[in-house]
Amino acid sequence: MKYFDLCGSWTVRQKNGTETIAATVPGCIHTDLLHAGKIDDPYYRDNEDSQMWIGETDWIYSRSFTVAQAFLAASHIVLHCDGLDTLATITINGKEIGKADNQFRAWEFDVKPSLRVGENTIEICFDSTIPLITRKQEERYLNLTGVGHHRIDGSNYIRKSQCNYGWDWGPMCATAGIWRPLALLAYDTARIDATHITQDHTKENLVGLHIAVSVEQEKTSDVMARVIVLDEGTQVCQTEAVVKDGVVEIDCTVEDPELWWPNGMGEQHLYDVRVELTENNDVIDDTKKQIGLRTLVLDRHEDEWGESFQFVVNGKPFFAKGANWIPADTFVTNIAEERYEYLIKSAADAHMNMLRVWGGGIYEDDVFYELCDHYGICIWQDFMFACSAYPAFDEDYMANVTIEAEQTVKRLRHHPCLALWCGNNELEQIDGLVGAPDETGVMSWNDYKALFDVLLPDIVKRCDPERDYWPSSPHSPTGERTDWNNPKWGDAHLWQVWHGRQPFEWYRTCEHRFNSEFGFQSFPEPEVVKSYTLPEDRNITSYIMEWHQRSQIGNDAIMQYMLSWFKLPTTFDHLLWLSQVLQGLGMKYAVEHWRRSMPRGMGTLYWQLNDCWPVASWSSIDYPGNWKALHYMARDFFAPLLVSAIEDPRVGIVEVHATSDLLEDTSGAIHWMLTDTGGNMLAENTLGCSKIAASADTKVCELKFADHLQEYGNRCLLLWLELLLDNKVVSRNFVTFNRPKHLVLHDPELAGEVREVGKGDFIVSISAQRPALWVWPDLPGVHASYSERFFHLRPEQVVEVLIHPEHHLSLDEFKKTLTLSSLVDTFQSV
Ligand code: BMA
Repeated sequence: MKYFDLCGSWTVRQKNGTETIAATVPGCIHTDLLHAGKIDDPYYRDNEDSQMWIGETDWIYSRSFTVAQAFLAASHIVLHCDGLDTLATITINGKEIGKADNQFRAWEFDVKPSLRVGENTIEICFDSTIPLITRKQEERYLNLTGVGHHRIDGSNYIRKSQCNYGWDWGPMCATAGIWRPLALLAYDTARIDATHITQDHTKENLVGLHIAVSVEQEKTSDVMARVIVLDEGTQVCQTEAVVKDGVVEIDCTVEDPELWWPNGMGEQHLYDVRVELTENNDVIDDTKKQIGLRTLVLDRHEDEWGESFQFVVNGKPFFAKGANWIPADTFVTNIAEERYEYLIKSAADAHMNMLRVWGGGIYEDDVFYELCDHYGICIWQDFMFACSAYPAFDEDYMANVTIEAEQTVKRLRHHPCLALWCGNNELEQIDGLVGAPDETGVMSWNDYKALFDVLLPDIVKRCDPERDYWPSSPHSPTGERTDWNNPKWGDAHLWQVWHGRQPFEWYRTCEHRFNSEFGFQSFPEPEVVKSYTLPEDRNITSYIMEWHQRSQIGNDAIMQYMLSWFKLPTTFDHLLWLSQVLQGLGMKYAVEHWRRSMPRGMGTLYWQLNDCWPVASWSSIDYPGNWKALHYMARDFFAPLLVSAIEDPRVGIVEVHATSDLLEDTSGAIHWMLTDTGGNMLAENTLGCSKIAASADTKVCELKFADHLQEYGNRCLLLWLELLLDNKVVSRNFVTFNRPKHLVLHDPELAGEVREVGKGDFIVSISAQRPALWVWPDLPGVHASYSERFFHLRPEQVVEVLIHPEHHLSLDEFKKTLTLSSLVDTFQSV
């Protein structure tokens, strides 16, 4: 097959305009306008507001290209577009060759009759989606959440990234453009249409691979398919067979298989499967897929609490630890592979083993799933439906979705990371989306079922029978759709903290089987806020700070919880930092409880890992990639071995737990230290723990501090916990008997010794004279990465932090810029 790449330099103009600017493909209109100097940064202040016209305008992308006689001689030539955003009309040499209306589909058009030898032109006109979705809403209104706030009405009527029209963490920048690669493909007798690789793990020490290849072929053609399996370049097996009636099925065996495991459970070994289509021994088409050998299922069986909801890999149930993933940029074509890798590696570094690709964004690029295969991050994959009623009553819509889902399942099914297909986000949960046929604004339950109980699961069954399907997140399989957060079965979205304004303690009352969403917001750090504000905006109630806060209750909720836990910060910057500590504290509260609840609870995915622009949000990594306090804390609370505590401040009793995700039992010790807030040691002990059970929670001991409480009061005591394995600390934790705002804290007198360690990196050894809570080093004005932040320090402890500034700093500059802060700095007067 010959491939003529059409990516690269194009031009774009308004449909009714004459001015032409340079454009990049893949890309989108906003970034093209930005690069041409026609608009200012959409993420700066409220620029978004004055740029709404972009999404309301029709745009024409065009370029010319030269075709050689030899290319044109092929019997078939198609224009293959991996993705068009969204209402596209494609013209070649002035002749319309086709239309597209679904951002999530790949499109192909026969272009042989339209091409000529020499120069050709291609134009793709993108009509604004706004008139269409507005008209559709006028014809039959369908409810969607967030309308009237930060979501353009009607987006549920079009198959396009739903959050592209705004969300409660994202801007309203309705994009248009050629968002994925496109090329001309020329072939003669046959080409590969799809490959489907299934695995048989039933035999000892070998894995059988069944490779079904569907081929698009001319009737008279005589083609063979050859399958080669490679293990790090070494051939493991090779088999060949004749293609008949467009299909061929080939079996291969991998002996002594190296299995693929999620992060933390083992290696992520990958094999290459190459499929070659041959005719008279010439390779006429080929494809390569990377696979991992493993079984990965959602196990639901009746148990003492109801029904289990746990993922099982290679026969081992595991606790799913992770977060929800949203598109990593409002302009998704901006996301370079390095940025994907940074985010996925950050998830793995925080001991996550699962991300949920949430249904309001996009089916991600191949590279995203390849990286998840590589880092051992299992994927809970939603189909792209979220928080809206959808027109499942419309046959054309359903036909469109059918092709979208088939293409997506076929594209992604070979990835070892893919754990689950899920129908939608929160359609069963949110009131007013699904209902009776005569109710206005809703989709009927029959229409809902046609889409999420029939169409999508049937496609999964047909195209990816080894994977499980789950209709909605959250969903409880009780037969009663409105019972969506039942603690006995299914997954749950627990939003009583935040949306319901319940205190963090509420989490400890929840015993759900799998928590696929719960979250708490924070602000990005001061440097990020500076990037989108002017000095006069730097107050969280300013117009611009509220512009970069999309939750209707956002800043109020942050402040309410902050005042409940912490002293009111004295500066704007400290308020931003403290919001991050607060968020981390809330999530820690939840996750530690749910990890202790295993095996009843077998997963927690917090809302949300990442951001799509600089904004206050539930993310643990901000838009430019800084780990917020939550992400550092997640690395602790998701650690394979976790020490945690349930404290009863009234009576001074502390239950100490060791939660293990290890596959084998182990033993260790708990070292606890009780100090006063000045750092004086009041009591201390090390307790052996002969059995820390594998994949379970172990209550290690109950510590009693009633006497100390009486003597020192609950505002002056700090309990420090360490879990030791072979005399090495593998997990630390920290307990107070009062809220941090009422603790009697002293200036810790933080000190840092700095040394340069080559390549512009520095190690700072941080120590304190008195206990320091949530210590964070910072280089104001310099973007940098930090190996540790937001940790607690006892006086005799030294924590070494590796700091990598993005731009070179001399030792002297580094020392002058470095600041060390902890909780007391947030409220000390300035
Ligand atoms: C959830 C999500 C998103 C939303 C988040 C925060 O329920 O599914 O729709 O962004 O809550 O409100």
